[in-house]
Amino acid sequence: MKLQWAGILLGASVGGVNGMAKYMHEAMRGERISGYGKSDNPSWLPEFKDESRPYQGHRIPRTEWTLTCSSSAPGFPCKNAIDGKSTTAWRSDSSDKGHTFIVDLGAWYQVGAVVVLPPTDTDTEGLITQHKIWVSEDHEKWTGPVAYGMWPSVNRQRMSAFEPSSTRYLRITTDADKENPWVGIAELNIYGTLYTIPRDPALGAWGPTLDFPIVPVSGAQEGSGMLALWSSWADDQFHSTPGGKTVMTRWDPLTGDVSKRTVSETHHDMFCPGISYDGTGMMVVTGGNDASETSLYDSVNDEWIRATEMKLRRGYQASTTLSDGRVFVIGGSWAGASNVDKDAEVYDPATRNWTMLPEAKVSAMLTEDMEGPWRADNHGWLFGWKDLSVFQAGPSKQMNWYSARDNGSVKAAGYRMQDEDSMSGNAIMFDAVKGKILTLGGSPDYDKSWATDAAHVITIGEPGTPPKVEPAGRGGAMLYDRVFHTTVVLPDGKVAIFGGQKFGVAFNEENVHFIPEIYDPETNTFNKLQQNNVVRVYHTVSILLPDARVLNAGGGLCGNCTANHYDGQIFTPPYLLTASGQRRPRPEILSGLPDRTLVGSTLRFKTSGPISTASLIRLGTNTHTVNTDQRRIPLDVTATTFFGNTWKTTLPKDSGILIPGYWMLFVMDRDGVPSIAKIMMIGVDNRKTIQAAQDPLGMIEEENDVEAPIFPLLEGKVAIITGAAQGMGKATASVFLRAGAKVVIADVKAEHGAQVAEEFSALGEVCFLKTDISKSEDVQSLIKQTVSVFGRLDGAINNAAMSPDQNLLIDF
Ligand SMILES: [Cu+2]
Repeated sequence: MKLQWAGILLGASVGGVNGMAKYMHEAMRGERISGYGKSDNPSWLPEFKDESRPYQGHRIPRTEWTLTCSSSAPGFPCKNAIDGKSTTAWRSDSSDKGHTFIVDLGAWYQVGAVVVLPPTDTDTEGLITQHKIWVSEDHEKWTGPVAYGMWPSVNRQRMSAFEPSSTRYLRITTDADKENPWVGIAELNIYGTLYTIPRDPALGAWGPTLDFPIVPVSGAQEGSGMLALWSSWADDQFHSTPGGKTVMTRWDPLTGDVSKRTVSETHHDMFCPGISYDGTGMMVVTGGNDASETSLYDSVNDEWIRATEMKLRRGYQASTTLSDGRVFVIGGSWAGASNVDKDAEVYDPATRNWTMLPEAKVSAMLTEDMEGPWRADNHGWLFGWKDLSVFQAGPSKQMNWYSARDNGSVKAAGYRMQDEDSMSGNAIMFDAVKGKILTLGGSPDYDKSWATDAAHVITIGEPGTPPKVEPAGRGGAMLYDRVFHTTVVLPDGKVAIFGGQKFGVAFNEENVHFIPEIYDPETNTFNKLQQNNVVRVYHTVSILLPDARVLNAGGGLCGNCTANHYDGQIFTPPYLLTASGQRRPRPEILSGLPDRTLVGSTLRFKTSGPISTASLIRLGTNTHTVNTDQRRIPLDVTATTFFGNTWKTTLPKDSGILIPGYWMLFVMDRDGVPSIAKIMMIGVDNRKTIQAAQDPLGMIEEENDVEAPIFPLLEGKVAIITGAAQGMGKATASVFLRAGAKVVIADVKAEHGAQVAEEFSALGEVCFLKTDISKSEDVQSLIKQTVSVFGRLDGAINNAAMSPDQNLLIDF
């Protein structure tokens, strides 16, 4: 009881005296909920037999509620939604404007969930699918949506769970829907909590909740800027698969739109797959429930393509992309027989075919799982590295170097100090330039096994050489023992860790962690982040979004069970928030970054203000604690000479560090606030890649036409281009800059010339010199100044429109 009051008082301190009064009020209400006051006694109560119930939620009694609905069909009034009978319902009229349903709870509660039973006497008519939930203390200022998205289009109870906040009014809005011009509610219940979670923006913030029509067990940030998430053949289960299809949802962060589709064109139940972006930007999804299939996803064109089957049938394998853009896959005895060694094979995007690597033996990386071979080769911690190598950092206590050269090979790489087998732990390359990998938690056995808090930093160097292993954090430990947790590297190099449990049991929701933690490599410490209120354990995913927030989603997929989570929550890391919880102003990448570029390129770009650093993070693909795509490359940026806020950075030349595929480039200001990322396809050569991504969040101004990159032929050269204030001269200057040259724009038109130089400053080093090239002293001065500014002169293009009055051009 004491603890509970401490929580309430902490919460109160955030809201000040006024807040305090409210929270005390709620606390008393809370007592009333516990049975001291009157409450309704409905003949129907919500059942949580196929979804997770609101965590420690109390059904708020409905006797003092007042309802307002935007319309009611005759005979179906609002009040039917809370009359305790599932056989009567509120029904709206048919409207193409959408519908609104508002509940006045009559008092303040800490509200954290709403549960809706659709009309039971109709099939799919009247179902609320697209929805938004808003909350308010006073009916004036509405917060939200605290949850939004799409509920499944099947006739059963639906729920939105969100972070508890002080609420008296709750509003559900639905968009107009051609298929369901009217909506209905047979029973509506709202859940409160008897505790508050203190808000501290210095620890980050949770919300909103995204409601999905499926349980998201796998997911990927797309090159298109959207997010793809999927479950299995059904939205709530993977067993008894008929095979051949997968249900998916897609979230568009720009519009907030959540959509659903069934992918059957690749004949593949993509539950428990390996996922990797290949070197052309294609998402390669392998095996799982349909254990030999390969599906390709071109997210930019939203196209699923069937590829050749793998040589071996696999489920729970891991895959990783190699330095040449091919995909290496190993393990996966969960599906397709466990009496066969699931040695490595490699997928080539050029041929869309698989080749076995018979000497890249899986036997080197087996754990000693108590359940035997079908668990022992699951969920490898794989890192594609230099020269077609793969470093396998776990989960087996033995680490290994694999190679995809010739028939493949494997070589032992030592141990993570005293670490045990760490199944369903996490490993993440947070600094690829230095070869640094953080490993976190896991458990010796896949199921019914105690988690560890063990944390290590592994530094890898040349392939085949022994890595350095050091303890991470105080005593080499996280703050909590975790298994089935998920991990995301942030643009600033810190690593955020979400959820998981202390004793790992699939589809069990006990011993869970609500407090995420963050690893800071600078200080080598783990610190707490803001607590949430939704259980995220087995079958959850976390993905870094291009806006530098994180989606933490899913859990369950166990059919009629109480561990299904049809949702995800967005976590805003502390770097985006002020002390009072407002959004900090963030730097913007204005122009200059191409949609496509090559490993080793020099990039020049313009930002809205000063920046201190930049980083690349590869688009993440995550399922079952595995995200081999995610890795971070810190970038050095230098200011270019003449104009403010234009920058230059050079990408690593080694495609074992900068694995080809989709990357997000973030810039950070002096306070460490990250920009929205520019998504770029970074290739190893000019081989065909997927069409360039669009700016995912529409925040980046397309100032320069973005074309295929020009190979830096003129790197280091200095050129004068005359008459470059417009037309052909201007175009020539642009080409020279993009080819790496430093350019002097010479023109008699001072204003135009200066404008062009400013406009092109994002492309490279450029300056304007006013010159009348019909005067020889001007030309001499132009050359002198060029050499004094750039130190050399390699060439000049005389493009100036010389149409002298008296002489024919030939006379010059
Ligand atoms: Cu699973």
